Amino acid sequence: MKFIDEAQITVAAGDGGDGCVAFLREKFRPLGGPAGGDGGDGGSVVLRADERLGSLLDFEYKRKVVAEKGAQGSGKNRHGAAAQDLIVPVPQGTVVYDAETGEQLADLKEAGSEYVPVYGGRGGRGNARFVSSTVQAPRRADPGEPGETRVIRLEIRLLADCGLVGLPNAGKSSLVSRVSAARPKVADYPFTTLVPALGVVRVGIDRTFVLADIPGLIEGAHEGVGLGIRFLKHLSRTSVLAHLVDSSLKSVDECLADYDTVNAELVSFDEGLATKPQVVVATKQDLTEVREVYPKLEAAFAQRGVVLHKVSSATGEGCGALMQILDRMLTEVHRAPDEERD
Ligand SMILES: Nc1nc2c(ncn2[C@@H]2O[C@H](COP(=O)(O)OP(=O)(O)OP(=O)(O)O)[C@@H](O)[C@H]2O)c(=O)[nH]1
Ligand SMILES: [Mg+2]
Repeated sequence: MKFIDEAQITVAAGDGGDGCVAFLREKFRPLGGPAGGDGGDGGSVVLRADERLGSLLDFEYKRKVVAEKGAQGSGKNRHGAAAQDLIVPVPQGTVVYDAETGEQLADLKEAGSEYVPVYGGRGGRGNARFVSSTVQAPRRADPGEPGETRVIRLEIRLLADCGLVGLPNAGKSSLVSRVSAARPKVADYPFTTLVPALGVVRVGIDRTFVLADIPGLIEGAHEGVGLGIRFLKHLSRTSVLAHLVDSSLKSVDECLADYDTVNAELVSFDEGLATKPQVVVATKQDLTEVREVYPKLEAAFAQRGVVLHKVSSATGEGCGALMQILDRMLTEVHRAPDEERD
């Protein structure tokens, strides 16, 4: 399925129905009482977070959503019916922006949460409302107010606890396949992963956390090289990052350079992302060459104060332990008081 994580749409609320000018026509009172009813209110547009939706694909085809108008008032004091609000389901985790000003309007994190970007116009008053001591037979009624219209931008941010970062081919998707039921594509060429995906990791009988697999980063990603950094926004809500380093066919210095490259791209995207707690993971430990270089690699990282963790997604070695470590870090982060996680 195509993954669309951004969309720009026009939302238009319904106009209010016009008020009515009418008089009761009775046999001996040609202009009986004024009896024009009010118009009904127009429908508002309501965005509602739906946990079953995974993409903004619908909005590729439907760029404008329009709510119904309110009905007009009519004679005998009948008010026009108010229009129903138009409920528009969006994926859970959608952030709503005003497309013109760029202002963030809402963040629909919780399933079922709602935001009203545009309100329906109020129905106009019928002439029955304009009777006064001096005007007994008003011929005046209000038109319905127009409904609001606005252009908004929707952006999905995946709701994951832990994000995987690393160069292409570092073994991110392989790890996700190993530790969760998700089956992202794995291949020995760079940029196998083209869109972000989530995997649910079970760490105990009733404990799970969500891991996000995103496309690999390379030097210059923040300038759009490779797949760029446009997917990094999906990590903005994660609490912890796992930084995967592949040492196959590489010297220790090259591994350190790779590690610095990825961190530099994180900083260029968002300082906040760069300061998230990171676990550094040396992958592909089933390969002899990787095992041989490991002691030196470990020492080089230790010199920088970084503790390395070993895994092999091929054999599963170290994967369970790594998930336990991530889970413990997540528990700690969640426990930390007054920290606004976003
Ligand atoms: N031997 C061995 N090979 C691995 C291991 N993990 C990944 N690989 C191989 O490394 C290559 C890249 O793996 P992926 O999981 O697709 O890497 P990725 O980081 O998701 O790559 P991109 O999506 O391109 O960023 C594939 O050929 C995998 O089979 C491992 O633990 N052992
Ligand atoms: Mg991948």
